[in-house]
Amino acid sequence: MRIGITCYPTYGGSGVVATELGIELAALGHEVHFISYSQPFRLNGRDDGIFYHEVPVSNYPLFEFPPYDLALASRMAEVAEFYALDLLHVHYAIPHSVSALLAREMLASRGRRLPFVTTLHGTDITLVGLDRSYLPITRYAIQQSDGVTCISEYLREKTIVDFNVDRPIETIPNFVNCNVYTPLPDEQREKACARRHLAAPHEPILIHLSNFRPVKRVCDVIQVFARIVRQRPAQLVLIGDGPDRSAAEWLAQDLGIQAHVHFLGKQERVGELLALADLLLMPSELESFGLAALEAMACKVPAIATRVGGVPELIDDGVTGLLYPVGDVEAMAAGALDLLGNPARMKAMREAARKTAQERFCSSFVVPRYVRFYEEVLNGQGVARG
Ligand code: GMT
Repeated sequence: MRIGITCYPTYGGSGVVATELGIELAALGHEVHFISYSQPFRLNGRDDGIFYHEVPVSNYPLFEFPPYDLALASRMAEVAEFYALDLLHVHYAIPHSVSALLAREMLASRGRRLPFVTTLHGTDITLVGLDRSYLPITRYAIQQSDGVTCISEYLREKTIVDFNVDRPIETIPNFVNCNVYTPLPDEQREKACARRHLAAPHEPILIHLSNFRPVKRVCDVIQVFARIVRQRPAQLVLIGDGPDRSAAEWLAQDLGIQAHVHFLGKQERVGELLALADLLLMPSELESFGLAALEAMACKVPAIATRVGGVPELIDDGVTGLLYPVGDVEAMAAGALDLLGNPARMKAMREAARKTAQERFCSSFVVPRYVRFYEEVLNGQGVARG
């Protein structure tokens, strides 16, 4: 198949899923064309079968807001025509599904078929999509998509209720490549930590990975860690960047724990860093899935997380991680301390986390579900437009 993929190329879960999907599809022999305003950050241009098409957005004095969605629609239609695409797969509904709809109609007017699949990721439904200025058009584009998927049952139900959508939506969960995201043997872990000046031997590492948006509650990460490090030696590694980074840096200073806290910023090979950790901290206000937790679990790193959105579909509380109410930093710290002080329980949870990633969320069987879904869409099945 020749598949066009559009996503937000910046740091964020939907862009990561779209990029990893493109890489996996290309590895299966499909031709993948990314269409976006800049190259997705996990694409390094090395993979065979992957092409990138930049969307140029011209600005004119008349435009207070350059219309990216229109430039994207034009580019989608051009790329589809020049490279004989079979279908488009857009990640994050706003505005990508609207642009895909326009591209489909442009080509249809010339007798060329270009179906599109929309994958809903989270805030496109739970936050931005509920804004009255976007809701009607987002709902329309979802209804008009040739196929719709979402990344958890939670998000599927939310879309049906909040958007009053009455068409089929297939849940295809986020996935992880368990050969790339893989644990490190203990002695290699210690050497790798020493190379990065991260921790003294046997000192546990807690890790956080996000785009540092308010929904991630990064200051709760610092608060939880402060309570841990007052009780025992430990290090905190934070990967990513975004609006709340400086607040978190100030908080670490104010609490006097900055020597134990390492802000690494945006990193390319996050799997290698996750594998150094003992626990992931994910105290989010909301997660429709929680991809960072899955990537950590594949590296045998269980999460201390919040019981929100789709997280309980991924983490079995007490078995593959621990779940708490949003904002309960005391309980999260107590749970982490308890686990760190109980090597047998910790070992069992690490094994269970990896097993879940391998048995339920491995790319080797989740990605073929997307391929089957594309085939159904191309055969005109599962298409129920409102
Ligand atoms: O929250 C983010 O990291 C950004 C956001 C996005 O769309 O880029 O992530 C959403 O999609 C991820 C991939 O499907 C999910 O794992 C995240 O849970 C989801 N974020 C929220 O629902 C807040």
